[in-house]
Amino acid sequence: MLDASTIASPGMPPVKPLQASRLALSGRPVVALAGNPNTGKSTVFNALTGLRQHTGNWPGKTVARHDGLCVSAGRELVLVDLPGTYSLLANSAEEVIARDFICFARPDATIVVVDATCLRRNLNLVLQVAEITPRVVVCLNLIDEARRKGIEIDAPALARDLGVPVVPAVARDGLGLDQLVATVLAVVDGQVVPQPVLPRYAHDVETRAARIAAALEPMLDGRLNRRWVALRLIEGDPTIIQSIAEQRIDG
Ligand SMILES: Nc1nc2c(ncn2[C@@H]2O[C@H](COP(=O)(O)OP(=O)(O)O)[C@@H](O)[C@H]2O)c(=O)[nH]1
Ligand SMILES: [Mg+2]
Repeated sequence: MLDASTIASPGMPPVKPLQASRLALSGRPVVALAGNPNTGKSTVFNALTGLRQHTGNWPGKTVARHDGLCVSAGRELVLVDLPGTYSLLANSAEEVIARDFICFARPDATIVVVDATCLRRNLNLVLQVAEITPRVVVCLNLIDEARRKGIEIDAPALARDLGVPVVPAVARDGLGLDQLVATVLAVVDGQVVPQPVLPRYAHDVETRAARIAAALEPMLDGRLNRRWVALRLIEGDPTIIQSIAEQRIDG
């Protein structure tokens, strides 16, 4: 069970190990890149950061971490290429890393790169990210492949349905990436405020989530999305408690 002493440990210095990269310590906005494997995430990352990259490992993990600097219109953004995942439900080290980064490092925006040829599978991750943070931009990639298969996606309609910006792209050819960066900057600057349309659960789940979220407020103190943590606790996910304890979210 969640216990206040796990989360609020007076006397411990607040540390944010997930943020500690040379590039991210600079005060530049941080943008996470999430996506299913093989959606073109690294292609987007490489196109936007070029040789301005730094590779290391995630703290305590053997999974590689790639940070890069994106320079556009006189602005600098730190891009973090998260491990490719199908969900954020902590089924693997990669999923825990992606979830914890979005949750605890609290990037200024998160790009979710999706494969336009199999949108249904990819949207699952979009919704899971949007449940943690509203600052989401969808990069609708591989639209060349989708066209070849006779799939046409109405990006403005998708953006309306999701409540977040959707930017079509062919990352391999660099198409759509200027628009992607412009959209991300607009979200980072607060000119565009995404309002994700989130899943609603069965009435009793919602009631319990609201009750647990209210009880969590003094412990989380606005630093984590209480509703999201409450839903994970209802789900019985032990890794979220461990991650909160590791991050030493304290007062
Ligand atoms: N046709 C097409 N291929 C792409 C596009 N973007 C990336 N790819 C290719 O898709 C494959 C997987 O890309 P990668 O960036 O490694 O995906 P990741 O696993 O999400 O990082 C590579 O062969 C890329 O060249 C695109 O927009 N169109
Ligand atoms: Mg990759």
